[in-house]
Amino acid sequence: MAKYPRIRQQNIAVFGESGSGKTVLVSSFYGRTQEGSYKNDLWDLVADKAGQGVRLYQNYLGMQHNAQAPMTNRFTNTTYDFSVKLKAGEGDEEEKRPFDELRLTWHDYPGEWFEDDPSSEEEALRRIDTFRTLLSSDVALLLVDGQKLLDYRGEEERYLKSLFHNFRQGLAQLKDPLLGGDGPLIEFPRIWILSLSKADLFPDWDVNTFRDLVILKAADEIEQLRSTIVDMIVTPDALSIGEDFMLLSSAKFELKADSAEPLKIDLKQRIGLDLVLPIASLLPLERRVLWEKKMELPWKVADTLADGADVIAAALVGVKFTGFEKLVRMVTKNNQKAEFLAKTLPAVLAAAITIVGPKLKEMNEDARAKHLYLRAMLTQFKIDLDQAVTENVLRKQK
Ligand SMILES: Nc1nc2c(ncn2[C@@H]2O[C@H](COP(=O)(O)OP(=O)(O)OP(=O)(O)O)[C@@H](O)[C@H]2O)c(=O)[nH]1
Ligand SMILES: [Mg+2]
Repeated sequence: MAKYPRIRQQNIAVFGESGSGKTVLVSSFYGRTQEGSYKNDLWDLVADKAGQGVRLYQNYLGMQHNAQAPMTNRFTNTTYDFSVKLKAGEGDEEEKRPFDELRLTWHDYPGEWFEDDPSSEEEALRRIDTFRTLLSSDVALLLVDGQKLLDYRGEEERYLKSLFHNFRQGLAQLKDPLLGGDGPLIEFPRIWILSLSKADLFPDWDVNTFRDLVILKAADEIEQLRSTIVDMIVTPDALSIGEDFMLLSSAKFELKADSAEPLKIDLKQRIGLDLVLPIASLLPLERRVLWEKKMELPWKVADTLADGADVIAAALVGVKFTGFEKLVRMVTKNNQKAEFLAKTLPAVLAAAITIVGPKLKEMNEDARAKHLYLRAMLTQFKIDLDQAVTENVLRKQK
């Protein structure tokens, strides 16, 4: 008998300088789902470490009730583990579905790492070790601090250039220790989304306004960052940086007159946060299909890029998984047949991501009506992604 629950692991890495909004982001992401009034008929979000969950919810309540933002946690990195637990299905739904839980590991990297040199040998080693844990993330969000853009209004290039430059320097320093003489890495975040944090400060902006500003003011620095990463990975064509953009706001902050202190923090008004789960679970799959159309993607790269894409695609389109899984397992175990799979799988994945519009909606409604929670969740994720693109909150590589 299969073990329950069956878990799919997703990782997301969030990079941002001190004060760019990382802790508020994760507190808002999680806190909202813990409110008594929060309703989700498909899944529950659970913090795997109870203490972590309590702290995040406390941050959330402090903002909501006392307009108090959380304390800064400079110089430390944190890894948050969340589980998205699907509601129990009816009949044999649970047996048939390919997985029951989506686990999201959220890596939070402080910007100091890219601003200051490590203070000791030990600190340097710790940075490398920690960075290594990020390598399994397919997607990284690189935060551009909206408040800083305001502070440097008219000369945003001063902030943007130094942000990307420092980040590149930091990565370059990690190159040798990370590669360790084994040559370029197969597994590395290959989708870098430039994300405007505190987007509530720019009520008139959409994602294109943000993108245009970044490209106008810092295209060269982004290109240099890209070439630094290119030197670290195999199949460097499979890399998106400076091509995906999004807006993020954890809450609407209203400040006291002539002060940086919040008067009111409205956590109901958020931008982009509900895209974190859809991005972590579906974007790598989509990107893999896009790249497979454009280039010969080596199997080992494709496989690490959207690890578990097969399972997600099957769940999305509702392929009877038992047979499909057997096929995939059989073929992957048996190396000479890997080629066959490399040819077949992209077609299944492509089929999964090309469902859009009314058809997608219909599938979602149908899955909800039949209490097929996994399928309902994944089709909902896809609806959310598509909608964010239409509403200009997210811009994806074309
Ligand atoms: N307007 C606005 N301000 C925000 C938002 N998120 C955070 N802030 C402000 O930015 C400050 C810093 O946010 P944090 O989340 O603590 O920043 P951090 O990235 O965790 O910083 P370190 O812990 O020092 O690395 C907060 O105290 C808020 O004043 C947002 O969505 N909108
Ligand atoms: Mg913090």
